[in-house]
Amino acid sequence: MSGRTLSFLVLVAAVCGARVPTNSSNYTFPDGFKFGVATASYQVEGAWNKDGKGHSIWDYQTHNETYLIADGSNGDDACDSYHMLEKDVALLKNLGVDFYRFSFSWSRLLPSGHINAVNNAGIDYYNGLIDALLREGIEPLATIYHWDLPQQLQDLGGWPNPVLADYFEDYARLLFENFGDRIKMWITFNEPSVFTNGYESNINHAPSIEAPGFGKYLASHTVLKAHAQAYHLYNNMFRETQKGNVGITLTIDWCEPKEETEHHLAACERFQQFEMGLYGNPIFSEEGDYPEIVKTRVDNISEAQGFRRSRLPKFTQDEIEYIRGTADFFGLNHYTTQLGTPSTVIDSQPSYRNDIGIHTEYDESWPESASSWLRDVPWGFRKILVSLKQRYGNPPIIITENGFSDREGHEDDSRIHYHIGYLTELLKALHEDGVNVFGYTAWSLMDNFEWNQGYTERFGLHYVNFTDPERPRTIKKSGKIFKEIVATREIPERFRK
Ligand code: GBH
Repeated sequence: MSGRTLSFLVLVAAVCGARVPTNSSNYTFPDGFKFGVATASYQVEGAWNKDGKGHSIWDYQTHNETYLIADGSNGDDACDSYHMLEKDVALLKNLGVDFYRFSFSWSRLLPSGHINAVNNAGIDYYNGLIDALLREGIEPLATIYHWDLPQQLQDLGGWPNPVLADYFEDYARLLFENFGDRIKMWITFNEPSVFTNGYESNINHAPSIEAPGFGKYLASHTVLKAHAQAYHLYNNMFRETQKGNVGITLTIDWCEPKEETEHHLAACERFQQFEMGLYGNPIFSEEGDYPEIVKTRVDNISEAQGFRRSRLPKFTQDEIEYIRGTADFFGLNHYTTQLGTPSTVIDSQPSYRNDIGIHTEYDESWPESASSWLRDVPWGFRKILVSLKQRYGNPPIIITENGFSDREGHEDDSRIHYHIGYLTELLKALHEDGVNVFGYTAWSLMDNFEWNQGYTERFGLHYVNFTDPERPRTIKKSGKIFKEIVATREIPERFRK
C-alpha cells in the first residue's frame, strides 16, 4: 500500500468516526524496497598475492605494522572468496536477497594502481562473480573503492596527492568499460570520513600516516574531486548506453546532545557537519562546497595557531559547481549513536578532532557489542534519517551498511535484536516521516577480516570457521530471521512491539 492510499484510509476512518486498526503497514516494507547484504574486497577475498594481484596499503600494514592489528592477523586468506565465489553466491541465493554489495580490489585489477598494466585474471574473477550473481537474479551493487589503495599510489603520497583523482578516474573507467554492461548501481567511495583518518593519526586505518590537522583534509579534498570526476565520466561516456546510477556511501552516527543546552546542540551539529557534511555538503546540498561551520572553524583555528593559511584547502567556484549534484543516490552506512558534549579548542594542537570541538561518549544503558564504538541504539537511526531528509532535500537513500558485532557463535540474539530494532525505526522514518529510503543492506554476508580488529569481532549473518582451510560458512540464527524478513517483506509479528 502506498503512503498516499494509507493516508486516504486514515482520513476515511477518521471522518467515519471508525477506530483506526493497528496498522500492519507500519511493519511492512513498500513495493520495490530492496534488501541486500554487503562485503568488501580486502575483508573477504584473500588470495592477496595470487594470479598477479599487486599489493595494497592493507597488505602493507598487516604485514609490516602487525602491532596495529588486534590479533596480529591479516587478510591474506580471509574468507578466501577469491576461490569460493560460487559458495558465496549460494549463500546469497538461500537468503533470497535482491542485491549483493561487494567491492572491487584496485590492485587485483591494476597491480601498480596505474592503467598501463591490466591484470586479466582480476577481470576474469569479477566477471565470474557478476555473472554468477545475475544467473541467480541477484543484482550487483558495486563499490569502486573500499579502502584498499594500491601501495604504489601510496608511495606517491596517497590521497593527499591531488593527482590521485586522475588515477581514480582511470580505474573507474576500466570498471565502467568492463562491467558496466551488467552493473547498474555504482558506489564510488565507501566512507571517506573513515579512510581519510589514515592520514590523520597512526592508530586507526592504513596507511597510518600521522599528520593531524592536515592529512585528513588534504585527502578528503582529493577524494571529492575523484568522486566527481568518476561521476562526470559516467555521465558523459556511459550513462546513455549503460543506464545505471552512481552514488557515494557516507557514514554517520547520530549525535545526541548529552544535555539540552544550546552549546550541546551546537556541538552535535558541528559533529554532523565535520563527519558527514565535509562530504555531503559539496555533493548533496543546494549551494555545494564545504559547510560554512567547517570552513569558519578550521580557518579561524588555523589562524589562531599561527598558520598563514587555513589547514582546510579551498575549492574554486568552478570546482564547487563541478562537484555539486554528482550523486544519483545517497548511500548511508549507519551503526550507532554517541552522546555529545562541547569541548574547548586547544590552540597548540592542530587536529581534526580539536577542530570539531566535541567530546563524545556512550550511554552505559545502551546494549554493547563486541566493538568498543558500537552500541545498539535504534532510535538514533530514525533521527539521522530525518536529519538527512531535512539537510539535503529528501534524496533517495539506500542503507548500504548496518550491522552488529559479537565474538562467537550461531545463537546471535543480540544481533537479531539490533537488526529488528533498526529495521523498525527505518520503517517509521519511511512511513511516518516520509524519508525516501529505498533499500537496506546488512553488514555483513559473513564474518570477515575486521580491519584493525582482525578476526576478533564478527559481523556476519553467516559464521565462518577461520581455522579450517575450507573456510566453511554456516548460517546463524540472525541469518534465518533476515531471510524470513526478505521473504515476507515485513517485520515478523512476534518481533512487533
Ligand atoms: C564499516 O565502517 C566499514 O565500511 C566496514 O568495512 C566494516 O567492516 C564495518 O563498518 C564494521 O566495522 O576503533 O574507536 O577508532 C563503520 C564505521 C568507523 C566504525 C571507524 C569503526 C573505528 C572506531 N567505522 N570506527 S575506533
